[in-house]
Amino acid sequence: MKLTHIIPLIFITIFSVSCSTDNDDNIVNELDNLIKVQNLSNDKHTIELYTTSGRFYTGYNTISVRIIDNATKSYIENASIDWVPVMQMPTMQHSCPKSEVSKASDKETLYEGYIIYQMTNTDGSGWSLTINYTIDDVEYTVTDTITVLQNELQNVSSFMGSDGKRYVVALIEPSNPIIGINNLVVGLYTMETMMSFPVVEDYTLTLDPRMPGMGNHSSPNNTDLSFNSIDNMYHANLSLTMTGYWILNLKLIDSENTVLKGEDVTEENIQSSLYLELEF
Ligand SMILES: [Cu+2]
Repeated sequence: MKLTHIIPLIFITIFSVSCSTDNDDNIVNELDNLIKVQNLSNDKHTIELYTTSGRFYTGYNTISVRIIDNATKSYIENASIDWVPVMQMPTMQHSCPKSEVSKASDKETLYEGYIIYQMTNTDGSGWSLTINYTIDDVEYTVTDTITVLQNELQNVSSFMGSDGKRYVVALIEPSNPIIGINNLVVGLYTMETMMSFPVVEDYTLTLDPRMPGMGNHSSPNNTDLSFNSIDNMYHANLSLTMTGYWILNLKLIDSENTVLKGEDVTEENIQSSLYLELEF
């Protein structure tokens, strides 16, 4: 057995032994595939934030949350939680699209939701996260700075539409693209105020995936993105005929058929001004 295999084993062994005396063994298992990003603490509670990567990146982040009582070290299972991500810019501050935070299905201690950071500073700075939560009718709050790293590929786009409104478009699925037809899921939000980014319903996003490295070829059997009122997101069939780097060219069209952003891909215009990137 290689040393690199033995070291993790030793850690797992030590960890299991040290945990075997408390009753949280099954709760530790709730963290399957999750890595802690950081803790937010006040004098009563510690809020643990988890993602699958252990980081926050620009774009769509599924985030899991646990609350620990600092005094009893037990997990709070009956909290109601709200979160407010804020980016401090030189002259103003703004938030970003986000979901509500709800109890994760079939989990005792985990709450979850998503936040779509539409931008960050090059060093990952700029964002803070406030968690407001209520336990047994008592309100608490905690705020701290967080680090949001720039995602390598453009998985989110923030722009002004021809209607003068600001929009955010974010890639949500496929997180693991395949050769063939992928279920493409995209979030569309409008910047109503600096702090409010409601879902935009019943618009359309046309889809034209291209491989710029290979003569800008497209693929067959794609469909345009349409709104799904069950998950409040936009869905389409995304056809990827080979692995590599793809640009998903989009056009945002409102319910009156007005193009708000983006252009057709032609011989002269190789890329829409509204696009998302994907590589696999
Ligand atoms: Cu900003």
